[in-house]
Amino acid sequence: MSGTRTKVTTSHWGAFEVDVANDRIVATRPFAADPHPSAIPDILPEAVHHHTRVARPSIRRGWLETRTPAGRGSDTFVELPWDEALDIAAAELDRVRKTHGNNAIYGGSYGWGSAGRFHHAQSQVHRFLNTAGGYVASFGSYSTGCAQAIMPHVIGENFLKFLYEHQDGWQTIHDNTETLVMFGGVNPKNAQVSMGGITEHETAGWFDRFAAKGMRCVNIGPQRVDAPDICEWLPLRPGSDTALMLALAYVLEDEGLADHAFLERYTVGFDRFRPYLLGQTDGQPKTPEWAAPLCGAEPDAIRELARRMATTRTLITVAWSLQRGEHGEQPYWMSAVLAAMIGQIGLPGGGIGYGYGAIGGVGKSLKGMSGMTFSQGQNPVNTVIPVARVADMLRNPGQMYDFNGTRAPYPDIRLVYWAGGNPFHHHQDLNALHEAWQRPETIIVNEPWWTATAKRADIVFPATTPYEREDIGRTSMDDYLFHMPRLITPVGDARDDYAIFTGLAQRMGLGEAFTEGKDADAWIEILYQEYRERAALQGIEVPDLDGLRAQNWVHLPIQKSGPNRTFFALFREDPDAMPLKTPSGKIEIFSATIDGFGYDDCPGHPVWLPPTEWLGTATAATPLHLVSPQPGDKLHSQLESALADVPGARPETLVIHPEDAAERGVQTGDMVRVFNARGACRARASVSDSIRQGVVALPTGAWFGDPGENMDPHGNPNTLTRDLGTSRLGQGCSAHTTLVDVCRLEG
Ligand SMILES: Nc1nc2c(c(=O)[nH]1)N[C@H]1C(S)=C(S)[C@@H](COP(=O)(O)OP(=O)(O)OC[C@H]3O[C@@H](n4cnc5c(=O)[nH]c(N)nc54)[C@H](O)[C@@H]3O)O[C@H]1N2
Ligand SMILES: Nc1nc2c(c(=O)[nH]1)N[C@H]1C(S)=C(S)[C@@H](COP(=O)(O)OP(=O)(O)OC[C@H]3O[C@@H](n4cnc5c(=O)[nH]c(N)nc54)[C@H](O)[C@@H]3O)O[C@H]1N2
Ligand SMILES: [Mo]
Repeated sequence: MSGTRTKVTTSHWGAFEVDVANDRIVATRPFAADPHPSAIPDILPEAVHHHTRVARPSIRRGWLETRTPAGRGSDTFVELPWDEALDIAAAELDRVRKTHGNNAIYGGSYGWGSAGRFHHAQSQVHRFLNTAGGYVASFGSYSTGCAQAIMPHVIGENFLKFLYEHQDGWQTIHDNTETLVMFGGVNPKNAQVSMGGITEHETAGWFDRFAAKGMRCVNIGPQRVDAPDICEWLPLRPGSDTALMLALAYVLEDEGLADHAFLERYTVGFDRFRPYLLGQTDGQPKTPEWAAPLCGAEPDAIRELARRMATTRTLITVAWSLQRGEHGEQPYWMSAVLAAMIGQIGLPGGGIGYGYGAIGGVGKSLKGMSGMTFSQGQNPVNTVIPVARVADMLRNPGQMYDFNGTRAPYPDIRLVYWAGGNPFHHHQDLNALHEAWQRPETIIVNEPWWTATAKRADIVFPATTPYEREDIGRTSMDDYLFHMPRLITPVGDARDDYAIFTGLAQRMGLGEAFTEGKDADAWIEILYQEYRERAALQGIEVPDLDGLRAQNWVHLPIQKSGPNRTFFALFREDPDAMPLKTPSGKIEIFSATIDGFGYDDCPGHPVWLPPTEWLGTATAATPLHLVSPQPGDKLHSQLESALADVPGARPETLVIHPEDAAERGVQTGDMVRVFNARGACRARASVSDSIRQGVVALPTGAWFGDPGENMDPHGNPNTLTRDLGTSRLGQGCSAHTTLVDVCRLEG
């Protein structure tokens, strides 16, 4: 096409080429160096120019007229010029902070937003609110909130640091591992995505190499498709992994296969755990026969796997999904105990690893090299809630809650500011969130699209997408650096989050504090220059900004060669010289700290605690267990605007086992209603024996429908999920702890 311009940009799903003609994105193509490019950007031209883009600043009519929450979510919106809308929002922010204090403003603003170092929506909103006196913040993520709380007690390391910096890389696994035991699988579809982008998608390729080498790979979980085809599948009931892990541990101990020398030297508390394992404390030995009816695996299969794990180089991996369920602390803790009993922690290709495949950066072996960050400043307010407790907080101001050994009251929130996230996609039990969301006086959202969250706001500011602004793409989990060019002029009247917050800050008398006298161009220049200097100190030369603009991208020489030297390897060599940062300096099988909290839902060593909703408590009204994995065709709810237009694509697809389908007269392609007491949604059935009988799977990401609909038309699983903390320790989200029923819809 004449007049077409082609540039490379990057995203959370990787780099891709973009064709632009007449100020429109017209096509995308894979980035040449990517061995397994993601198909996600295919829909970009339609999504970026979609009619659901927020065109102009919009204020809900009822709020404009009465300043009350009444009608939130169902009202119409009034479009206003930028100046007027910013005046109104700035006055309201000022009113709330002066009347109620900054402890009445919730700015946790969880969400993935877009890649790009400067225009990172969450950093922008945090910097703005910090400048304005602070905000109630959130701890952790929906991804790994529970793990982030429990794992430092067990291994003495920040969970995310452990994950990205200390786990074996794929090459080490390839060269050493003989048995790969994957709880929750390792799904290359999920590894297509990484915070800030992964350029060379290599996970699927590694599994081809594992197969060629004859590595035994075992996928343990409810779905065969959670791991590549070359893997064996041990179908498991969701929520029952801890029972299976305990039975594996029992076999090791019972058959003399446990490595007591390792336990003695590198762990504490096996003496407290062993009586529980053998049933001396509760009368129930955790035998394979005990676990079989709980988890659905055969006793003989459990024994065979335990023996194999003890006698070959075995790496246990655990998907993040396992801690996104009630008592999610237990499989995480127990998997570390199981690995300790095998005694291979610290050996190459052995031990334990979390989240391989969950996102593309895990297993990538790179020399640490930081990205660039725009300073968020200091938050003068020190109230922080566990991120997934947002609805509880809105609903119950003043109520005390427990979290990881602390006890605090929920703040009384009057104003919510969200930028770069979609809580009416990501939070559990959305009908209940909708109720809780009616309590604050004002809700402000920056968003490119009319998502369910934007529709439930009082003030909506139209934000640009990364294709409408210049930025730098760089993350420590990738070995590429990108210039992200401004490809098109902003759609409608959209502005960058930075421009929106600058406009608000100026009106509140905080313009200089927020901007430090710099516009976006000046900040990008400075941040990039700082990055360039840090890179030079590590002996890595990158071009200056003009050079990077011309070059578009740089492949950085930071791939590690040779075996990884993880911190467990050093600990193994000399645990006295290189102790862990736990109270004992060792792996804590029993934690006196956790025991001291006195939580019955997370006692001093790992235990089997059945979830309140799982196949063990299934009833005639809710006989099926719902799991809600990440969608393969997109990132969460992003680009959904245009995906929903693809004929036959919505409602979302519900995977159901042939026996469960037959019982309900359901066939592939049929419209079904998925329901429980919390809500109902429509879905399209896909009958498959790749899922365990009794379990159904509906991916996240469909846009949640409008209030008043008694059935979400698009198929968002969070109409059904339970909003419950994992335990008083982790308070993570429990999305996978959900029972439902399914029926066929006529017509
Ligand atoms: N049932 C169930 N629920 C789950 C999960 C599950 O497994 N099961 N998983 C959970 C997990 S792990 C996660 S991470 C969450 C994901 O939940 P979210 O992170 O909330 O999902 P996204 O759709 O990525 O939301 C990002 C939003 O930011 C907007 N956006 C993009 N770029 C910009 C920008 O530059 N500026 C502004 N202002 N906005 C922008 C997008 O349009 C989108 O609406 O979902 C959670 N929910
Ligand atoms: N394409 C794409 N990739 C993504 C994302 C996306 O939106 N799109 N999101 C990214 C984000 S934010 C995150 S946090 C990661 C999440 O990464 P993960 O948490 O690892 O992945 P999920 O897809 O949530 O769940 C993986 C599988 O776990 C299984 N499962 C559920 N419950 C249980 C259980 O109790 N036991 C066992 N053994 N298995 C269970 C389900 O069958 C499910 O398919 O994915 C990332 N990758
Ligand atoms: Mo996540």
